[in-house]
Amino acid sequence: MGTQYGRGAVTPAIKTEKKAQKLSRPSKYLVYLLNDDYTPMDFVVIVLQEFFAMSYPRAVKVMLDVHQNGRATCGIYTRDIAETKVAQVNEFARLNDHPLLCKMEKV
Ligand code: TYC
Repeated sequence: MGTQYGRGAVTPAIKTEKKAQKLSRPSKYLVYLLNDDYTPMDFVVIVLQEFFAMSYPRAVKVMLDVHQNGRATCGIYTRDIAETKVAQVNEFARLNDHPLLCKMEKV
């Protein structure tokens, strides 16, 4: 009379265990400034102090690094924070009519 599913029948176990989730650390992004011929050095120093929490001597060093080598890293952040820094710096530069450019790239 076919397969018996009544008492004593073996039913498939319901799978309750979850596979172990692989967690990876969030990617990091470099935020950097590009050199140009028009943005005043003092303005770049202010940007580095205000948006990247650098001391005045550190900000001057980084500004000169950009001026001499074309670009320099200002900080390394998770994607959301890097995007916010880039947007804030570029907006601040535009508001002050300077062509200063801030960009980010994945580490
Ligand atoms: N090159 C600019 C000047 O001579 C200074 C400068 C430095 C501009 C860094 C942009 O990201 C920059 N006035």
